[in-house]
Parts: sequence; C-alpha cells; structure tokens
Amino acid sequence: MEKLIISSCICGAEVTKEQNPNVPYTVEEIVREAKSAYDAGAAVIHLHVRWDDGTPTQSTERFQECVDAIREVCPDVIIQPSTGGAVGMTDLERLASTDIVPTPEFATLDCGTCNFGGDEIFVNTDTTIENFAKIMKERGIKPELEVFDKGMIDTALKVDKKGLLVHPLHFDFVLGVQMTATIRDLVFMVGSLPPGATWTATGLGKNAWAIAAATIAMGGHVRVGFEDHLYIEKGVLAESNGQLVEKAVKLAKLLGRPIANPTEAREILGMPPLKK
Ligand code: KMH
Ligand code: ZN
Repeated sequence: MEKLIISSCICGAEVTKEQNPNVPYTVEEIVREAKSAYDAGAAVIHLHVRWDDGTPTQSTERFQECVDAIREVCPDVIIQPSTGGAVGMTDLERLASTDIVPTPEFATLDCGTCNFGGDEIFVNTDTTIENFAKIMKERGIKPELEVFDKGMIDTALKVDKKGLLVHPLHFDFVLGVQMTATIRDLVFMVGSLPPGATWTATGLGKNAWAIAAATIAMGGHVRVGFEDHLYIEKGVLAESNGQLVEKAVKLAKLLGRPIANPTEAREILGMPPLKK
C-alpha cells in the first residue's frame, strides 16, 4: 500500500494549557513540539501560532519567527500554516499567515461554516472560500481542503468547477466537530471524493484511534496532534505531539503501511520538491 503521510497539528487555536500543560504557546514550545512530531515520523506540521500568553494569532511576524525556527531543526518538513486561525478572526487576518517568506508550499482552505460549540461559529462563506482559493492558486500554495462534513466536499467541488483549484485535490476530514466521528461517517466521506483525490482524516473524541486505524487500513493519511487530541489514551494526557505520532506509527506498522518522509509526502501530494 502507498506510504502513509502523518500530519501533526501541534498547537491549534482553541486548546489550552489548562486542558493539557504540554500545549505549546511560546516559539520555543512550538519548535519543541514540531521537532518531537518530526522526529517521530510526521512529514507535515499543521501550524497555528500563539502569543506567549496563549492567545491565538495569525500575525505574519509570529508565523515567520516560528517557521524559521522550525526549519532550523526540521529542515525538510512540510509546514502548513492554518488560514482558519481562530473563531472570530477576519479573512484578512486569517490570510496573514501565508505572507511569510518564502511563500508556504501548503496551507489549509476551510470549505464551509461550522458550529464550534456554544455560540461559536467558524464562518466561511462561499465568497471567502473562493477568495482564499483564488489567492492560493495565484501564489502557488497547495490548499488542503478542510472539510468538517459532506456538504463541504460538495462546496470544494463547486469551487473546483470554477477553475480555482489545482489537481490533485487533497482533502482533510475533520470528524467529530460538526459531524460525528464513526467508521460509517469515514466510509461515507471517502466514497464522496472525486477520482484522483488524496485524503487525510482526523477524529476528535472517543473514536480518535479507531478513525486513525481505519484511515490507515483504507489507504488514507492520518492527522494527530494537540489541536485534535489531548489524550494518548482514555484518561491519560499526551506528553507531546511526538507521542501521538509514535502511536500512529505503531498502528501503521501493525497494518503494514510504511511511513512517508517529507520528500515522499510531496510526491504523493503532487507537490514540487522543497526549494532550497
Ligand atoms: N481553529 C479553527 C477555527 C484550520 O486550521 O484551517 C479553524 C481551524 C481550521 O483550525
Ligand atoms: Zn487548524
């Protein structure tokens, strides 16, 4: 079977040190977590950044500082800045993460609006999605199409029909936020993809590792990290993103999937080699 790409969402925008003291805020902590994930086998770092007090930010300067420092210790890793940012940020604010130098090779593109609990709404209108897609295409940034339910796959395909996306398409299913995270959901989502698309999945909540195992068995790619997973097993907080990646690597070994390094991950995703 094709090699497995492991993405690590090391930080997120919403999780806090109160929930797990190992969630990184400072540049040093973010670098520590990126390195632990990379050393354990992650080819992709899905990146949010914070100010030192934990406040999420899309500041270009803060992203630049973090990306430069991650590059020092993970020279070839694929760094994927978030353009989702945190709930309530403006589109302009969210896109600032992509203004770093060099221009990122990969970034998220959220494909719909969703409920984030309580009164929190993560807003992505059709206009926002098309604008983000257009900007990413113009700048040569490969979008990871973040889909929180099946309707968002349909939205991505509408955007594709307008010629705003470059193939092969790559989707990331974030299960357990807007829709449940069950194997039935996963099979339904995979069955809704167009031919030739690649996909990653992550499951939040009690089925997290069942979703990871099913994804590995089905030929998809896996995302793990503090943004989605604060626990390594029921009731036990994860010590690091590396520990979560190690668990995904163990599952892959059991299921006979070798792990893709960043160079191999770029080939699988149809991305050009890293510019030196
Ligand atoms: N923090 C969420 C509001 C992304 O990174 O593109 C959005 C998010 C998705 O995490
Ligand atoms: Zn994110």
